[in-house]
Amino acid sequence: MTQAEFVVVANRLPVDKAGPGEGEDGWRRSPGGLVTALEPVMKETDGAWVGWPGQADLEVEPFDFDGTQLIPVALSADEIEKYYEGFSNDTIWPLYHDVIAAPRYRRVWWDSYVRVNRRFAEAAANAVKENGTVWVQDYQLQLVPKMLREMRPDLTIGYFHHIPFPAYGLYSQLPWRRLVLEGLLGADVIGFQRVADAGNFARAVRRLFRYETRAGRITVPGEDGTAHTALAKAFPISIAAETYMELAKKPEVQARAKEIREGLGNPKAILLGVDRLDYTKGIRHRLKAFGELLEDGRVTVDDVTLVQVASPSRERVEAYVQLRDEIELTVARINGDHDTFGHSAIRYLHQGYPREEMVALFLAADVMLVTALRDGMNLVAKEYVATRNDNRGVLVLSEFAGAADELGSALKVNPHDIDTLKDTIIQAIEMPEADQARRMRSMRKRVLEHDVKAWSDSFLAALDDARAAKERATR
Ligand code: GDG
Repeated sequence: MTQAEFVVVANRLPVDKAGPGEGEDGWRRSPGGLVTALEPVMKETDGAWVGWPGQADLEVEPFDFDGTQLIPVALSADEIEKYYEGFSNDTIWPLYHDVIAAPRYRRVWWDSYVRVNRRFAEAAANAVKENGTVWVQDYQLQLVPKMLREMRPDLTIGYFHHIPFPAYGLYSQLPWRRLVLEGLLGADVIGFQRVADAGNFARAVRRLFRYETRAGRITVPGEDGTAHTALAKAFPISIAAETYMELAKKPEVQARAKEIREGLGNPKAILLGVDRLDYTKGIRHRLKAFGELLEDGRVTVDDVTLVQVASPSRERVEAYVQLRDEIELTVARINGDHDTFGHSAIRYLHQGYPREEMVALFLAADVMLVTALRDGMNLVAKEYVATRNDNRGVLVLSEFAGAADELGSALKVNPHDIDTLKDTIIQAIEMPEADQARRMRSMRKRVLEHDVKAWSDSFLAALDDARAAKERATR
């Protein structure tokens, strides 16, 4: 195995094992945003990607895929249960999303998290050249930066946190709160979605360690009397805006959007929600508001349909099983009360779709509902905006999604405030086209200028600065 200049470490590899008949070499590129984001960087530099191949006990040798070296890290079924479903998705995920669901603190999960983080760190340390760069991704791997720094002090290390970082009052619940912060502080650059997340992180560091922090720069003492500077700063992630824009221009996608509208009985307004089925996304609040609007007679099923795509997610974690039951009961009740033979109140789809179909849905929707109770960024909001080349459509956006910091012209809502949410949905349905266009133009400008390439460029530039500062200091 040749060592690479630039290594990405993420929970998942950017590929999925292909089913029979798919993909020539048994793997196909997975559709995720991070994969698209890093594709250009991986191609430009001689890059490697360390990650789990997605199936239990799958031992695979490193292999080349599309010019990138992929380095699989195997996980046993027990580790998937404890490190991934347990500590990552049933401890950290709910804690960092403001305890919308109760986090479970289990010591055997933590032990597994430490072990698996060490395995990822070792794989990265073996993969990267002298003085190279490693970019660690997300909350499953918070301990990797420190582990890597100890194994390889020559490296420049970045970490990007895709989800929120909570206020100290919540963070302090974590039994391993010091160890997790130490893990993150091993990085030279620690990126967050919002300015508020970086602020929460810096405050937690001050409370627990009393390190000096100035304008996001934290002086972290090492064990040998030396110190390094870690920069904690917001780098809001984005989407491949051009790609979405181009997909939306395709005649077949536009024809499909028309077909979808017809299939729903050509209502006056289509409302759309697209989320992984997750308790952070505020799907219940959205359904509650829409159900009450029907109940109050402010909308009727002849005029307005809500399409809710809830893509299957984390189906072995108990909180998700329960959430699905609640949502499906609510949908069935609302539909039972209001459907006619010609029109349905809610078209609920517990399925994943190809990207073209998602874009067609965005084009078919008059109102996009993003009502997350807490969300790092929410890419769906940006995708909707990017596809609306016609400057039509209204985005209703929760102030608790990171995207709210950038998309100032959306109709902002507090999803907990059901009455205001209802009024905002009506306002969106009734918004004059000129007003829609004015708002959409300004949001599109932001998303097209600040696309995912701009995001990765700015993060990598910060890493370059960190490397240059280190070189100056050791000269
Ligand atoms: C985490 C953070 C942050 C969804 N269903 C289908 C489908 N999707 C796509 C969407 C979007 C992506 O999945 C979801 O991204 P989000 O940002 O909305 O949410 P999370 O999955 O929770 O992502 C989040 C993100 O990381 C990036 O940093 O923004 O805050 O929680 O791209 O379009 N795509 C297809 N079919 C589906 O059925 N093709």
